[in-house]
Amino acid sequence: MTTQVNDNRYDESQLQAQFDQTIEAKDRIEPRDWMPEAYRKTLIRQVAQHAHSEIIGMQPEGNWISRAPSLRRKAILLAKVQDEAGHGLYLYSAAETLGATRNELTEKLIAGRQKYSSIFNYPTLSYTDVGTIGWLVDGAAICNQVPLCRTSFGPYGRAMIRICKEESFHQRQGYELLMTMMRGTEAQREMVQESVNRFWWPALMMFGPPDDNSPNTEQSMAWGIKTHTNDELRQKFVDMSVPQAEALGVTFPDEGLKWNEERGHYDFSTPNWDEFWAVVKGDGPCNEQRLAHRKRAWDDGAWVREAALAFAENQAAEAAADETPAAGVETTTPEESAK
Ligand code: BYC
Repeated sequence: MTTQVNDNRYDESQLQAQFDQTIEAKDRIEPRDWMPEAYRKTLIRQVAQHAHSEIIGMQPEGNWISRAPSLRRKAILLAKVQDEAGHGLYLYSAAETLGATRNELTEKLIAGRQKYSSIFNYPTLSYTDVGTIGWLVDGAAICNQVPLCRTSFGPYGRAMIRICKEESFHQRQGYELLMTMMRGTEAQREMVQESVNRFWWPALMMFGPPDDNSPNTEQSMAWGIKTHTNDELRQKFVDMSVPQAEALGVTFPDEGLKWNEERGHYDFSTPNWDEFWAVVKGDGPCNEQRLAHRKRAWDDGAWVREAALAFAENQAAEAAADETPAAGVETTTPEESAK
């Protein structure tokens, strides 16, 4: 906890010193605490991007709800996609505590002025991809997001606790789906391998550019927004995923993937960073489709937002009218008059 913004006994350098102390002590910054403008801006950028990813991330899997192979799979997928809507809402709420509005953030997303995770610009070609997304994409998300539970901004860290619990269910359902297919026919095993081949590299890219080309990491680490670098988390994910792949009976499409005794980690090849930047800049296989769909949903929902706003304004006006005494009406109670 640092000093409240409205405490004008402090000048800016004292406020900065208290902020630095809070960060140093790994304590939390709360919405009403003073914070440097650049810290606020960085957080809004990351939290908004995270929220957008959850909402856009509903599309590739939502695409398969009506074609689920069984009632059980349909119930699982529905629950997962609904969870993602919830994650988006907690995160937009966290961004709102920093002074951004959800409308403004969504409009920036639709105008292409804010990003969402590169992974959701790849298509889902069969139901197997639901399993692979659960295992690898949610697996990568867990790796990245568990450390964010200890991020320096309180509302973001607290939102992450619940999100991570739900991501853990998402990862397990994906792995279980793939395991079931691996116990099936040869054709099903081939479908799993083909899907894993398509998602492996995009999943590694989710962690962001390499550290020596990541403009935000150093400052975000100093502020305790990020607690690990992109490369550290990518390595953790590779180390965690290889034994899971072995248990499943699939391989990753990387000749360079080998255990390195000296490092105590798996070595792996360099992802295609040109592809990553092209996808981030809007040239992925599904960028256009994802944003067009989001824009359609936003436009279709305009009347709901307008109606909710009009209702809230009416309620507020009625409440205000109830509190305002009508002209000529005596406001003292009979007991008061008797005194
Ligand atoms: N995709 O300096 P860097 C989920 C951008 S949702 C697109 O390293 P930073 C799920 C980056 O924004 C998963 N853009 O940035 C949902 C920056 O550009 P700007 C979402 C990327 O912020 C549904 C530039 O590249 N998770 O799990 O320090 C179903 C330079 O990068 C990407 C989160 O959002 C990317 N992959 O580090 C299933 C987690 N990577 O903004 C699953 C929270 C980088 O300067 N976010 N960029 O124009 C983070 O942890 C960090 O923001 C990142 C990037 C590690 C992603």
